[in-house]
Amino acid sequence: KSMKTIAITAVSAVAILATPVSAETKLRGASLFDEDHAYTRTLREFERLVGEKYDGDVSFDMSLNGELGDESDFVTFLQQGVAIDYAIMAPSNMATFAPSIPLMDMPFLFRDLEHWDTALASGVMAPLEAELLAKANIRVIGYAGGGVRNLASAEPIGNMDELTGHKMRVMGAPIQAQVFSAIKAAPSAIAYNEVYNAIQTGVIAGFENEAASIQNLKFYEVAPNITLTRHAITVRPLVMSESSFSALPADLQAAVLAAGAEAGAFGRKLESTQDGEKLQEMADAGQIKVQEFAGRDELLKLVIPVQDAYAAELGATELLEAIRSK
Ligand code: MAV
Repeated sequence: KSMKTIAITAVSAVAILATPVSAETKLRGASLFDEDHAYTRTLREFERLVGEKYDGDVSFDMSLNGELGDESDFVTFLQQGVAIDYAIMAPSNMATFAPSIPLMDMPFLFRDLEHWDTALASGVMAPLEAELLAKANIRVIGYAGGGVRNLASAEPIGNMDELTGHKMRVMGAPIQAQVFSAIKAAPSAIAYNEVYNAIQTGVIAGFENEAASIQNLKFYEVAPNITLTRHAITVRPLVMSESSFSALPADLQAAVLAAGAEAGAFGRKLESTQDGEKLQEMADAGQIKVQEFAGRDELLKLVIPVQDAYAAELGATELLEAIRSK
């Protein structure tokens, strides 16, 4: 063989090694919960749908039970494009990078499930998605959620008097603390994976959460008193790190987007349907005691000006009006 032939053979060998024809893409996900929780099931549905829609090889590796931390860790990973590629996130846990994203899930935003459903289907959240992508490098590919958040506390909180000064944990976004301060509670931002301990040791007296998560993480053991403030219907974007997304081949990107939208719809249906059932299951099992809050309308009156001020500060007054009027 001539030197030239050997050189050409070597070059093509390198080319073949560098771009194997059957390259498998591996995507990494994370969930705070076990396989039973609506989030994990939604992410499994996402994985299944991507596999179904994509002709190439793609595999998934999801870490469960908060092994990789809680959502405040996930958001950093997603933003940097390390450790995980996809997750379901509370907007209020993404505030550090995109200050307007928590507008999506601020308490008392939706009147009822129908309003929540219409708003999410309408595309009204698009400007917030754009900011998240531009500032946090995180892409919304679908919307899960649909749980109703209530107060959960060590002692019963049934009225304004009992709520006044109530030491409770809220999510990290400043608007969350502002809202709960407005209704006279004493909120503090504590990492989700420290909440159980903080209640157990009396650092705080309670928190607020939806049935699926209270049940999955056994929060009822330390906070068995549920007050039906129904202050939020959860909006939980299914998100992907833009660094990971932009590195995918175009046909896989298309599969991811379609699967994200479908899996989100699956998750919304699942969690909103299970919400009441899960509360009932916990009540029947004697794990929680449920009561109404006397004077819920009063709460709403206290919160509206806080929502307005937050939106004004972000230059999002029109957006807030658009969401409210859906
Ligand atoms: C619930 O577990 C979920 O809504 C989850 O997305 C939130 O991060 C968490 O509560 C929380 O309160 O931080």
